[in-house]
Parts: sequence; C-alpha cells; structure tokens
Amino acid sequence: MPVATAVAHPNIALCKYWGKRDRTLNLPSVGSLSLTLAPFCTTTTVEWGAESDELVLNGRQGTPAESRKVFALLDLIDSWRPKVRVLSENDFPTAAGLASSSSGFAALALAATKAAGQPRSLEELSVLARRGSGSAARSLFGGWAEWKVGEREDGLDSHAFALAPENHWDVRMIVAIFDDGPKAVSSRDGMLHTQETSPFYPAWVASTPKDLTDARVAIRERDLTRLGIVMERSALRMHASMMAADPPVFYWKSGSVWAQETVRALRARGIPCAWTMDAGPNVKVLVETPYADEVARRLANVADRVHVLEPGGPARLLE
Ligand code: 2P0
Repeated sequence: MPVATAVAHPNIALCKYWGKRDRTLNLPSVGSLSLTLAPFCTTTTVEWGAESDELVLNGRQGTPAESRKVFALLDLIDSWRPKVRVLSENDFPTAAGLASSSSGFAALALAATKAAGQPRSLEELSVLARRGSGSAARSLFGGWAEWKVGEREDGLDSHAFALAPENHWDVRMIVAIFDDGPKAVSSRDGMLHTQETSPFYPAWVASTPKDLTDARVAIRERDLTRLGIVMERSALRMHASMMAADPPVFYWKSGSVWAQETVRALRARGIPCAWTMDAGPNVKVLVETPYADEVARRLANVADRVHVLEPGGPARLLE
C-alpha cells in the first residue's frame, strides 16, 4: 500500500488575505504575503488504499466537517481514488493563533500526491493546498512567500511563490497568546460575512496592491521599519473592514491592545518591531533576532504566554 509522510510549517501573513472572489475554487480577492515559521509543524501521513476513508487528527477521529474538507481535497487528486487513511499531528495547539490549517493542508497536499504516485511542482501543490485552505497555499514555501491573487477563472495562476528563503533575514516572530480557545467565528465565515456586509470591504481590497509592493521592497532590503508600517497597516485595515461588518466581526481583546501599545513603546525606545493580528485576539510581533529576548520579555508581562518562532523551511517529504 503506498504511504507517504510530509511535514509543513504554519505561516503568518504580513499582508493579509481576507475575502474570496470564488468560493468553490477558494480564490482570494487580494494577494497576500507571509513568513513561514519553525519550529511548529504539522506531520501528515497518507495511506493511499485503506479499509475506509479515515481521518485521525491529533490522535482523535476527525469531525465530519474536518473529514469532508480533507477527503474533498483527495478527490481533487483522483476522483477514482481508493479509500484513504490520513493521520495528522500538529505539534502546536490547533487554535493557538497560528492557522494549523495552513501547515495541515500544505502537508496533506504533499503527502497525498506522493502516496497517489502523482508528484507535482511546489506551485501545483500550492494550487491544490489552496482548495483546502487559502493560507495553506503559502506554507508549501519556506521563508518569505507571496500568494498571487491571479486572474484566471480556473484559479491555476493563484498560487504562492518564494520571495526569499528562510535564511534571507535573521528575524523572529513572537506570538503573544491571549486566548487559546476555539474561535467564536471561523476565518472562512468571518471573511464571507465581511465581504457581504461591510461598507469598508471594497476599500480594503483596493488598498492591498500597494501593501504588497511596499512589503516586497522592505523584505528585499531587510528594512523592518518599512515592513512594519505595511504589516500594521494591512492588519488594521483588514480588522477595520470586519469591525464595520453588520453585525461586526470582532476578534480583539483588551490584551491585544496592550500588546500593540507594548510594541509602540519598544519602537519609541529604538527597537524596530511591528505587530500583526489574524482572526483571533493573539498578537504576533516581528523583530530582528538580537532584540527578540527583550521583546519577548516585555510581551510576557501582558500576555498569558509567548512563543518565539523563527523563519522555517518549505514543506518536505519524510523518507
Ligand atoms: C491570512 N487569515 O492571510 C488571513 C489573515 C486569517 C487572517 O488566511 O477560508 O483558513 O480556508 O481559505 O486560510 C485564515 O483563513 O481561510 C487566513 P480559508 P484560511 O493568513
């Protein structure tokens, strides 16, 4: 029975993805840009040929909703596929403010295509992983990656590509945790509701191309001050679009604002750092490595917990 195992890291967007132009193909309304982060990872084993379709996620049976998403992705690889067993383990809490779906669907796409005997390029895998979860399109790549919005109706040009490898720039991403419970509103529901009801949504979409242009330059020049301006602008505009939805989608907690204030205070003292937030209350702070310990210490004063992460490599198969 063909078996393959793959490992992928989660990523955090510096220029955010929020909104879809096609729900069936999971095509984004905006381009996005991210940093892939180690050491957190998802390890996924696919047995292509089993008694029945089975998903085991972190040692428990997958829920019907989780299983539907996973097996729908496998159907895209081969609509005549045999029954398949999928075992997936995250070495970080599933709802800890890092999208485990990003590493999960990247590892699944890589392991499943290998087990099915259908090896694909990283760009083709990115198109496939995108169908499971948008942010997974970026986790196939290590380091700094951009996911193109694309123009084609079939979505084949909406994949990520590598901007710079993980050793391009010596930085850390510090995750300040304020709540590791499950989200009240999933990203998918939150973004669809935002695009359907927020008067700010068109302005959000229109603002994103400049963010991508500015972020590419800042990353190339390893300019954290410039990248920080883009990161915070992108996160604030994304959250402003959802806060203006009807009813609002609101993920912030008081601790989220304390962490943002901590970052501004550190910057005022000459430490280059910048924050971003996703569909939850946790705050992620990008900093050059020599300042990481001090920034982590300051954030630990306001957060329940902090994790210090580093740029991670691309998704890979385990022999
Ligand atoms: C991102 N997020 O760029 C944005 C920022 C959350 C906030 O991608 O519907 O799980 O599966 O494509 O990728 C989280 O949403 O959404 C996400 P789907 P996904 O990282």
